[in-house]
Amino acid sequence: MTGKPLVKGFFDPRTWSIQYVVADPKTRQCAIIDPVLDYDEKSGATATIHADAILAYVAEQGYTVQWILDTHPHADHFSAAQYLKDKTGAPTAIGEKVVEVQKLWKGIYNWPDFPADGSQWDKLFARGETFKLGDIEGHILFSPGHTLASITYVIGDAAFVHDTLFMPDSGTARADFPGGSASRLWSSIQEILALPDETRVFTGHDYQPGGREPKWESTVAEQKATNTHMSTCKTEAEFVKIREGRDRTLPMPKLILHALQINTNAGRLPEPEDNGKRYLRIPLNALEGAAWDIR
Ligand SMILES: N[C@@H](CCC(=O)N[C@@H](CS)C(=O)NCC(=O)O)C(=O)O
Ligand SMILES: [Fe+2]
Repeated sequence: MTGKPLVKGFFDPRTWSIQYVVADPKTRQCAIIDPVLDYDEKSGATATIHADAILAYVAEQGYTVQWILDTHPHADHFSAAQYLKDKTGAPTAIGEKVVEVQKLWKGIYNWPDFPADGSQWDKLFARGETFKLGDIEGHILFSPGHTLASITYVIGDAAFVHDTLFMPDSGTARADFPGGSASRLWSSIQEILALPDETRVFTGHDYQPGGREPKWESTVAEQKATNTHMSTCKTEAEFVKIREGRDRTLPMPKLILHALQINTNAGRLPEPEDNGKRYLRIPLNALEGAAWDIR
C-alpha cells in the first residue's frame, strides 16, 4: 500500500451516489471513479451538471485525467464515462466480468446484435491486476455479489469499494439484482476487510440513515468494529439470511431498466432514430419477483 492519494468525493443527492476524483499529489494525475450522468425520468432529460462540476474541479486543481473508472454497471443512474472520455480523451475501464453482465442484459433487452465482449471500454481489469495512478500503485480486487462484475480499486491506501460495504451505520449493499449473490458479496467483503486496518474505505452510495448528513469515508478497522451487518454476523450463513431477508423487501431501483441499457454500453446513450431522437427500451415483467413500492 504505497502512496496516499488525494481523494475528493462528490455526492449526488438525486441518486445518493458518490463520485470520486482520486489524485497523485506528486504527478497531479487523477482518476475519476463512478461519475454520474444526470437524468430526470419525469421529463426524459439528461444533463451533465455533475460531470461538469468534476471537470471544473479537475481543472482548478491542475490535474490531468489518466483514467475514467467504473466499479460496476450501475443499476440506479447513468454513467458519465463516455461524456468524460469525449471531454478529456482519457481511457475508460471496468471489471472484465462485465461481459457476463452484458450477456445477461442483452437477453433481457432482446438485443441479438449487441456485442457482449467488453469492447465498449478501453480497458477491462482482471482480479489482482495492477495499474498506476501517476506514481501510486493500484490493484484490483474482484468483488462480485452486488453485481457479477463488481471490482474494488485499491489505490495506495484508499479502497473504492462501491456497493459492497456502505458506511458502518448502513451496513452493506443489496445482492438481489440479476446475477447478484449474497454469499458472493460476503466473500468479497471478507477480502476487503482483510486489507490493512488503516486502509481508507470509500463507498459508492450513502442513503443517509435517519436523515443524517451524507458521509462516504471510513476505514477497514471501523468497518470491522462497527458495520451493522458485518460486525453482527459471525458466519456467511447469518449474513446471507439477513441480506436476503432485507432484499426481499426492497423495490427495484427506479432506474434499473433505464440504466442498464446505457451502462452495459459504457455510458453511451442509445443512437438517435431517424427523427434525431434517442429512445430507451423498457421490457415489461422482466424482473420476476421484484417487490412493489406499496403506497
Ligand atoms: N431507492 C433507490 C434504491 C437504489 C438501490 O437499490 N441501491 C443499491 C445500490 S445500486 C443498494 O444497494 N441499495 C441498498 C438499500 O437500498 O438498502 C433507487 O430507486 O434508486
Ligand atoms: Fe450499485
